[in-house]
Amino acid sequence: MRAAGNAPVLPPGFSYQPQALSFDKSIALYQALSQSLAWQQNSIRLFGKSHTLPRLELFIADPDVRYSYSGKVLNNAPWPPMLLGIRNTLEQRFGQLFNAVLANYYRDGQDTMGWHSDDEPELGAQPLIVSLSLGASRKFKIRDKHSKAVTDLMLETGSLLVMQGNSQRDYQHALPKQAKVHQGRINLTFRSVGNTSA
Ligand SMILES: O=C(O)CCC(=O)C(=O)O
Repeated sequence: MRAAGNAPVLPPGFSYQPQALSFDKSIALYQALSQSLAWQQNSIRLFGKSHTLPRLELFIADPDVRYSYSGKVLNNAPWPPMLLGIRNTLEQRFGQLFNAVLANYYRDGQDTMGWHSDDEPELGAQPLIVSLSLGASRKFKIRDKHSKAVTDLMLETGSLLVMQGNSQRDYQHALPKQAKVHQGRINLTFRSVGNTSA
């Protein structure tokens, strides 16, 4: 089903806001981040075997944040000054402090993110996660955990995808391979991570 403006009707807890950043600003930010961040090629262990992740990553967070992802505690990179204004704007807009960003860099359409939910205990039961897309448009998939129904959405540069409520409890999401995409995309997911280390 499609709503006006050609965006699909999204499941409860998901909302899409195009052009939160103008095209020019979003592409300039994509270029600056792709060149200046110390991107990491991480791997995960699955059934005793190490797998290189098909994307680059960087976990940017306040120094007191501890966050594990796929069973590994992530090292916190400091906030790049160019993200502080956006962080502040999003905090005002959503009425929540964001102490971390998981940044993903998909170098082209071969880089992907598999099906998962952002349901780590550190995020709380009903996390508000705000995801800013920069660079190439990529298809994003949302799958109902029970009915298995899938909704497809195109994430365009400068857009925000907001996930809240039971979006992580009831749904998984993924960014599939798109062989025809030859440009890069960066995704910044602003998160509030509870400090569970104390
Ligand atoms: O690149 C995207 O839009 C997906 C990112 C994502 O699923 C995540 O960071 O949990």
